[in-house]
Amino acid sequence: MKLTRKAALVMAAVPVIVFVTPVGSASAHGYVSSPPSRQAQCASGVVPNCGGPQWEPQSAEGNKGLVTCSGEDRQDFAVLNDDSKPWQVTSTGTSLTMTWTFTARHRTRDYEYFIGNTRVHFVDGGNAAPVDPVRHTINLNGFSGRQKLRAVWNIADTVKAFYSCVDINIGGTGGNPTPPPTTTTTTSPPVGGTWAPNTYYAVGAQVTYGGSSYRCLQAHTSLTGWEPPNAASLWQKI
Ligand SMILES: [Cu+2]
Repeated sequence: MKLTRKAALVMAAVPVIVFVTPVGSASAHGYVSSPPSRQAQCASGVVPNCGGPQWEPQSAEGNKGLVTCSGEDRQDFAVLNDDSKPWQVTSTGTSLTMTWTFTARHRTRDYEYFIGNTRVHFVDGGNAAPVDPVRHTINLNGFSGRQKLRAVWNIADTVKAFYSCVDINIGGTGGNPTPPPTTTTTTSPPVGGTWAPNTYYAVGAQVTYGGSSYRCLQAHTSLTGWEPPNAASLWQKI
């Protein structure tokens, strides 16, 4: 009698395992984690109440060649295409390094980066699985101001791709999109705006604080107490 009840319990547990396993493996892919992409901000809670991407930032999946932030396979990821959400904007110079986080290492055809319909960067994947760290440094020369940088991971083992959008504000160092008139001998105007807490700054970003200009030395999310004059390892006075 005791053995029979045990057997019944074991049998009852089996269907649970069968149903749970496929969901786990289907949710495993990849996304841009730094600078924080839209889905990374959902996952960290910087942008609350995203729904799907909040739990699975790695699952913005869709067919290759889409012009999208969400991938479009899942309705509950459409929030990633909503430009009116309070996405945190990364201030950057004209060189920006993108870091990917993977939960499943699909063999990779390539990575593509777009601003609008212009492909600004391409990295061949060699049909191989990604090996950490996957970082790509993108040259943003010729672009300025607020932009939406769309990253695409084209995998080689299915027809699918994974999409990540990063909201950026390009200004400051390196580039020469519009040379300033040489009427003054002061440095070129800081384009990153006034320093603010809880803002992601990439290397090369420029801000003003207390009447001075600073250039970002290390990518970070700012905090109260880390004002440029108090954080010499993060900010260089220019
Ligand atoms: Cu996957």
